[in-house]
Amino acid sequence: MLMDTPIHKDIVTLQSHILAQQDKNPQSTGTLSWILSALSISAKVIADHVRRARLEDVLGHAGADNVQGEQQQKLDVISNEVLIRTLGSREGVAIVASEENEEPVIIRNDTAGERRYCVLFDPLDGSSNLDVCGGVGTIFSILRQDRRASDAEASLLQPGEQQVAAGYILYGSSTVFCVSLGDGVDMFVLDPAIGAFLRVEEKLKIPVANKSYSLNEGNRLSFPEGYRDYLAWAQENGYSSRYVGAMVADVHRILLKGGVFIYPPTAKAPNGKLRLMYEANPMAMLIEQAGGKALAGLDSNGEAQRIMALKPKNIHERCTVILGSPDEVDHVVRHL
Ligand code: AHM
Ligand code: MG
Repeated sequence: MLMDTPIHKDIVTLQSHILAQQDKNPQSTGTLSWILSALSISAKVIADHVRRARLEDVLGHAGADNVQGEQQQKLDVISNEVLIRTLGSREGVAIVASEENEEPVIIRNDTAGERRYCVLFDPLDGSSNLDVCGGVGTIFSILRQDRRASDAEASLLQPGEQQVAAGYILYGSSTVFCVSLGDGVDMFVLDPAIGAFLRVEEKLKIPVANKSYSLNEGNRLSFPEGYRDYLAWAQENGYSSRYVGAMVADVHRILLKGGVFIYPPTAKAPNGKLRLMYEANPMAMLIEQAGGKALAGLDSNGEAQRIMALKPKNIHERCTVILGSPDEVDHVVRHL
């Protein structure tokens, strides 16, 4: 039997959504909208490469290591170039910084004139999942350029609370674009037939609780004691374990279904593995905007420390990540 074609009552593309947001602010110059449109174009180009992964020669190592000492996959390099090129063509972009580049890339360095932005990104997060056709994603964070800063890196070193917008694109069974402009989280899915991202959820709310944790349990023996205690408690209390190993896919599931995502300190990564400025901060903004909590463990006084309150000292620094449903984050913190 043929199913009825679903008719969207309201067809809102990412483009029209952004323009509507822009119209709400009379002072808006449209600069941010152009940057988001560059990100949406990049997402379509990268999605196309990911879809053709075994047909085109884009899998495997590019032959170099990135600044983190990790092997770059060919698609990491391609995605990075796509983002730098599309963002670089936007007048409103001053500086970009990427997981794949040791130094920030200055696009325009005149400090006069209109307001400009800095865009930080992980071009293809979880790229080791590519070889097995698993979900991967792009994560981005947008900050205002700090014109008083002495150099490009100093201009970027702002706490996550100052993000103007943040989001991710998940290249999964469909291509999903989740974004927050500081007023909730909206979700779009790429309709390949028309080449546009269509809005499927407005002002997403994360479930308050869900008995599910997401972390690399293989590292359990080197977790600090509190995390091991939490795991023992969760297992005694009937929790499920779900871990893709690609942050975008894991956080996307948690945003929709609830639960907690944790990357604790380990023997190999004593400060945690995930990067504060282009992985933890943007995800923290989305999770908080959806009603969740996003912490970097406890501070020296034993108080829970918000990821977005951390003051970064360098663009590639790492931090502990505990984020998700508010009740589930509280359960973790209780054990630390
Ligand atoms: P990447 O940016 O080099 O792809 O690494 C980040 C990824 C995250 O997507 C994921 O949450 C984490 O690394 C998985 O790490 P592990 O394999 O140690 O569990
Ligand atoms: Mg990454």
